[in-house]
Amino acid sequence: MLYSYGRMKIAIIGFGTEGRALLHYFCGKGHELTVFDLKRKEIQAEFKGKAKFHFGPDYLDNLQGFDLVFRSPGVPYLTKQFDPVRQKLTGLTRYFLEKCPCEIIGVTGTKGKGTTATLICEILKKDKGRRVFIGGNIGQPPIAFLDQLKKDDLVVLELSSFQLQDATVSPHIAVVLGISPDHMDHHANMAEYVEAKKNLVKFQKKSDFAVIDVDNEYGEDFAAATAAKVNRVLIKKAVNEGGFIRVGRLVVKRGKTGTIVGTKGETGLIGEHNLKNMLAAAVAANLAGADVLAITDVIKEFRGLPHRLEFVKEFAGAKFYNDSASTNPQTTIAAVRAFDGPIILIVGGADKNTDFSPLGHELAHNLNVRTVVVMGQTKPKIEKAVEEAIIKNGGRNPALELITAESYQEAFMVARMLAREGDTVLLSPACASFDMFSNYQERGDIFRDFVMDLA
Ligand code: UMA
Repeated sequence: MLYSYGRMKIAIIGFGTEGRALLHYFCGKGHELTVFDLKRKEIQAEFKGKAKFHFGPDYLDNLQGFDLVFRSPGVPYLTKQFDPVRQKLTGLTRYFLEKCPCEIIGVTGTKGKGTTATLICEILKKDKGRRVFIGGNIGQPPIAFLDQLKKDDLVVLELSSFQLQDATVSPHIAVVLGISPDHMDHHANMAEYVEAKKNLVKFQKKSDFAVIDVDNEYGEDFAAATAAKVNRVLIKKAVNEGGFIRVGRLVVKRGKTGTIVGTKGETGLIGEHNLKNMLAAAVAANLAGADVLAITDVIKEFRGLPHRLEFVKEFAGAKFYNDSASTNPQTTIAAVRAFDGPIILIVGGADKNTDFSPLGHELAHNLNVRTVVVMGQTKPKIEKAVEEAIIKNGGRNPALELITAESYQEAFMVARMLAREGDTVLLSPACASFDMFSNYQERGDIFRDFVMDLA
């Protein structure tokens, strides 16, 4: 057992959100704490004198002699300096999963996991009998509330592949949404990325539940990898245990009982991809004990998270949407499919070794996409993908206009100038933000500011 002794020598690798939360948690518990980070970081007053700090490019050179080495999710798991200490390697998520005294609902998938986890939490919060906590990749490290938890509480976790990579315990209810290529700069390959996510179901017991999107090509692999009772979520076919759409209605099915929890067109979230998120959330919340009324209310009322197809404002007849959380092509494809009228798309950002050909194909064929304004590091790759899709398949979108912008501000100004009444101006970058911003939130906040300043 990794954590069976008293005073421990603990290394915390990465001094970002998780690293700081870990340091805060372990301070005052009698351990010897050392923090490592590639970059020089500010040390807050509460931590001064409580830990040793090693910053700089050689920060991973001396990891010997620690009882526990906590890796932050953004520090690649396969980093070779971890090889001699793999036995001691852990992470905040693994630690939490092993220590949490109450039931956990864990949500993973390439996209939609934040929205789905929030929907589940909102539904469960309507049941006043139980305390519900939410954390994980959504931005709140759950260790911050670990010491407050009691046996009857419920925790909802949004979990990324980075966080699941070293997990040895799976949650009571696991929700697996669609998986598509992402983070190929961090994972060895697609198989390794999928394996990391599989840890969400791999250690489940017979008494647990797995809610799985089986429209996705990896869905049945996850169903085969778990000992838990599988609830399938899909759009077109009916199932005995799970969720599906029948004549525009969202149905949750448990054995012989089918319950309608919402109607397409009367849900708070737009886009086909969100139907799956709502269905998965409804099934998972129902398995956790939520009543149908709570589910139907939230499905009707929930308007979504910031930066995810977030409606900002209508100006001069054009509607502006912030989808800055779209950091891969699949979410941008889903975003452009969510609208009926003409779209001016702002796309591009930091390179993650992404294959843009599916996006190129979509833009070359989706007749609603009128203009694509390309920006950032991936500009040439995206342009090439669109042009190749047109050459290869004789693109059916003859009116498509491709414009390159030298800066974020220029991309917005061009989109704004071209927008006519009835258009949608959509920021959905399909890329990470790190070439121009600290994170996707900053990119979305600035877009929102640009829009709000329109007068
Ligand atoms: N660092 C190193 N070496 C490295 C990489 C980073 O020392 O090789 C240092 C950085 O200098 C920085 C710190 O590590 O000081 C940052 O650590 P981190 O990248 O693990 O980020 P945190 O701030 O701890 O935030 C993490 C998640 N970040 C990543 O997975 C990259 C956050 O998800 C999450 O919200 C937070 O923990 C709370 O759990 C962000 C994310 O982009 C939103 N997630 C990806 C996604 O959603 O696609 C997976």
